[in-house]
Amino acid sequence: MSRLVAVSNRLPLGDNPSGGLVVALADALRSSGGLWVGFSGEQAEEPADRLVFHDGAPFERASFDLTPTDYEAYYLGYSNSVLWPVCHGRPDLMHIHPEELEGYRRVNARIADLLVPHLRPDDRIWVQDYHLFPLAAELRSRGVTARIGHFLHIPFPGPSDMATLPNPDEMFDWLSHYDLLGFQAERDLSNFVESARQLARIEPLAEGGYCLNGQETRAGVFPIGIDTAAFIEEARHAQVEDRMRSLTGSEIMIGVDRLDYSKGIPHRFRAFQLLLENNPDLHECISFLQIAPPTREEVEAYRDIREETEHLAGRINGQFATVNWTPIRFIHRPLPRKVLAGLYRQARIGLVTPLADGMNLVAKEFVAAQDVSDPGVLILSRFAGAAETMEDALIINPHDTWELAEAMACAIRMTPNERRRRHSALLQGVIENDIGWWSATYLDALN
Ligand code: GDG
Repeated sequence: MSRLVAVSNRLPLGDNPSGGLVVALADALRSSGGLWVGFSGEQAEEPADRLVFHDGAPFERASFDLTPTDYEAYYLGYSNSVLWPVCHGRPDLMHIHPEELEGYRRVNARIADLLVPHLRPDDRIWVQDYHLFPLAAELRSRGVTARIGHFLHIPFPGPSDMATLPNPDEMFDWLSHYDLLGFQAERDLSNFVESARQLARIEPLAEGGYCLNGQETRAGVFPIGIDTAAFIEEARHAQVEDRMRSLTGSEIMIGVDRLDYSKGIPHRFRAFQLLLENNPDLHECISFLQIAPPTREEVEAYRDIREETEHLAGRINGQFATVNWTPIRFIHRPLPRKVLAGLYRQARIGLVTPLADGMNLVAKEFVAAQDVSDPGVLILSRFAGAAETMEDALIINPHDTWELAEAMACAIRMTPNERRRRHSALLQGVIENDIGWWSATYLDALN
């Protein structure tokens, strides 16, 4: 089998890197031999002009450092202040700076320079996510003929958002150099085709093939999953080992998200407020636990969302708290994975209400963690990629505060039979389409 070379923005370092993507790629890399290349996380004024190899994994890992200027332009700038907001339907939060786009191109060209000496003609190269769109074009211009695939973890914008980018033409040109474009959901594939139809040149070919700006490529939907078996085990043991008591004697509604404006955290706080206003009988019966570790705090929009969220939680607690009960507990730091798994299992309701989301793995983790004989209820935004396959959740529009509050009330009052019926259908999907299935299906298509 040909060797797999994975390239992602961050290389997972540390002794015991966990997380679904790491596990899935590690499995795939192990089985065919492989190399994983990414940013070390370290900034240096004069980074080495070659990859640095790391021991300690059953496959090769190699990293590069970035200069502070490149980090700012490539990562905080074009990736997270242009592409991220545009792909999540928030072009109003975009900040266009030509020198940041220049930095994004420069870093991708540099990664290609670092990678080329280590490549073999029969490698399969798998590029992850929006930080690295130009990489295939850069590799091709250096004579690389190996197969190159891309997987986009976040939504692909429709034509009106796509047109707000400073460089839609260049985006399609970057994409046209891949052999396979992978998306999370049907929604993204159709946005890609429709955006390309309006803003570039695209012709459908047979079997998921397209001629994009004169280049042949293929595109498909590969919904990402979690390491379901491992997560089920983790949740079972978390409960046995930690004996975590119900936090307050009341039922728990849980949210777990990086504190990102795309996740709809203020929307769920407002719906919870409405629920409490309209249902005095629920006071002291339900508490909302929101875990929201900080992320990208150097970017202004992320400082704003933190302020808004803390302010709202404070106001709602001020309005409803009693000496025995705090309605919202807001934890603004990461918790260990094992603790999370136990909390999901204890919760009566899992709240996943993004305004836009590629997939959303928390929805799948919540389902995997439940006790099958007394499972909790998943409330899921129709704007998460996960909604396409998790139809047995309570699917809501997070912008509609009334509908969301109603879904919370319905989840609290749902009969055990209906909870079990919905959960068992959801769990089956999470087991069948797990992370191993995702990488195997994608790599099959790339072959
Ligand atoms: C991108 C796309 C797509 C969260 N807080 C803690 C913690 N987490 C873990 C969760 C989950 C992961 O982080 C978050 O994954 P999501 O899928 O929800 O969201 P993004 O980070 O935005 O991921 C997304 C994903 O890529 C994969 O393709 O699904 O749509 O945006 O695993 O559990 N983990 C720990 N402590 C925390 O406090 N340990």
